[in-house]
Amino acid sequence: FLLKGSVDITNCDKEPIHIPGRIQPHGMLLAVSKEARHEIVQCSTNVEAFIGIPYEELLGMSIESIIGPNLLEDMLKKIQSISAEPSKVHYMNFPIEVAGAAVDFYGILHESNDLIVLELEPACEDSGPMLNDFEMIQSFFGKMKQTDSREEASMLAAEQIKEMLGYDRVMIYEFDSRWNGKVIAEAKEEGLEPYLGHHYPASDIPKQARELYLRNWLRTIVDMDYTPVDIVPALHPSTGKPLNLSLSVLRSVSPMHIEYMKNMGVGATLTISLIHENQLWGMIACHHNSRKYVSHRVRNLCNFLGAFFSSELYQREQLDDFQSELSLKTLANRISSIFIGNTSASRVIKQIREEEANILAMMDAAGAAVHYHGQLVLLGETPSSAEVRGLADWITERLSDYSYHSSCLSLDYEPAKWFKKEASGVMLMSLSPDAQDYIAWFRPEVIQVVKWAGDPEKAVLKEADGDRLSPRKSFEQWKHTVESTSLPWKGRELRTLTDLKSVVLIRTENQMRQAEEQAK
Ligand code: BLA
Repeated sequence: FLLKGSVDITNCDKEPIHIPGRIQPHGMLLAVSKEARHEIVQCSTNVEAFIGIPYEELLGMSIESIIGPNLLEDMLKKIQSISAEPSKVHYMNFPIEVAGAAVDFYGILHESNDLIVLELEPACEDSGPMLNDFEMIQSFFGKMKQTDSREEASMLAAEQIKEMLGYDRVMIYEFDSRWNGKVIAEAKEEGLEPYLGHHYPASDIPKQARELYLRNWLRTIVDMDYTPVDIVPALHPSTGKPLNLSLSVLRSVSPMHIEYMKNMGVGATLTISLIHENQLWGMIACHHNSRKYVSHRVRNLCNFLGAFFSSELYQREQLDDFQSELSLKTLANRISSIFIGNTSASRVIKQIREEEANILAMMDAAGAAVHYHGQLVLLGETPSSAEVRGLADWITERLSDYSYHSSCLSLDYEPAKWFKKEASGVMLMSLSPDAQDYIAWFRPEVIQVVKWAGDPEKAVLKEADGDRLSPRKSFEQWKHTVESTSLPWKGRELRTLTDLKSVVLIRTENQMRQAEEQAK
């Protein structure tokens, strides 16, 4: 059934994780027809444990005979309101009579395959010390507003969520532009190995999973050692389709991911998607070393706090970006004026040397090169003069609007593999109409600059054959994927680069004017 058995480490991005045909056992699932009798079309095989009726009997029954007419009516109203927003999920308290006594459940409702999917989890008291919701939100918002850096805000979010939920470890995990991940904040129990600063390859969270997490913002694995419960019949009797569990809260998780988590020594997880402008930019990942269940109410609250944290961070980043862009522009003007204001080459070279620190800092580069009137000045960490000249000749043929940039140079320019340590990334701006004068910035291979918080050789690792899916293997994989690449050039840096175009334009104009004067 559905690729079962054929999923392995080489094809994880093909696993159809939205139709596993199974759920986690801490709740039960009913898929109910929308037609008049509201017949139960599919259900999980563990229903008897929750409501005392074997699944064989339940299939084909009307849901009304289980939940009564009032709950049914409420449920249908909610579903109607969902229809307008297909990825919406609703929650309601669900008291059901089981063997003559009322039992409270959390009912979680959504639509899938034209069926109403009702998931029931036994209602429970929230465990642990907890402020009331309002106080919790107020305190979180207040503290978040007081933080004044991205790092501080992320650390606070990790700490607060940890305090609130009581997981052993809470991490803020951020994706880069190539979907590699990095732990940017962490709150953890003492004695646990830190993951702060660790990097992971994009393949640890495959594409289809990231797409799913954009629709479904919060997921939990209550017990890593669970035995999955089948949904029967596996296929919808009239459409022949498996039940799509994208929005389900009980969905059984990919065995690949479970293996990874077990190798990491994790017993339970809760994960919240961090989204901005419909892009998944990160996750709040909570780990616990043993089984852990969090009530539906608290899960929702966390989801909300996660969304608040995400929007705070982005608002702030926009402001930071704006300020850095302003100071970048000032620097760019200053550098431009060196080339425009001076007529003697030796004065230009002298000033370039004086501005070394600014030139490197403005583009967050480790090295730079300036070629002016036949002279080449190297600043910071750069390839050799000959290598720089060779590279510049190659780039000159490929300029677009007087500039060029790459963060994986050796992909296009093979000789770059010899100097990837100094220059896996390059950005070049021409300073004369014929591109004979130019300024270039270099960034080293990212692997050389990354701070690996722990020793990857010691990262959680069980017996030799148990680690094929583990953070350690993953680090090797990540190293491989980022080989020969530098950190990407940021939008504001590229915009500043084009600001320098004024140098070319003004020099072109000057040349034309001189030529005209000579002609007179
Ligand atoms: C899912 N992998 C995930 C998720 C995370 C990670 C956070 C989302 C789980 C969720 O939202 O519940 C990875 N978790 C990490 C990492 C850290 C962490 C890196 O805490 C570091 C601290 N994973 C692999 C490989 C495969 C793979 C090689 O490493 C495939 C062979 C698969 N990961 C995989 C799949 C999912 C996943 C299929 C989706 C699980 C699901 O939702 O069903």
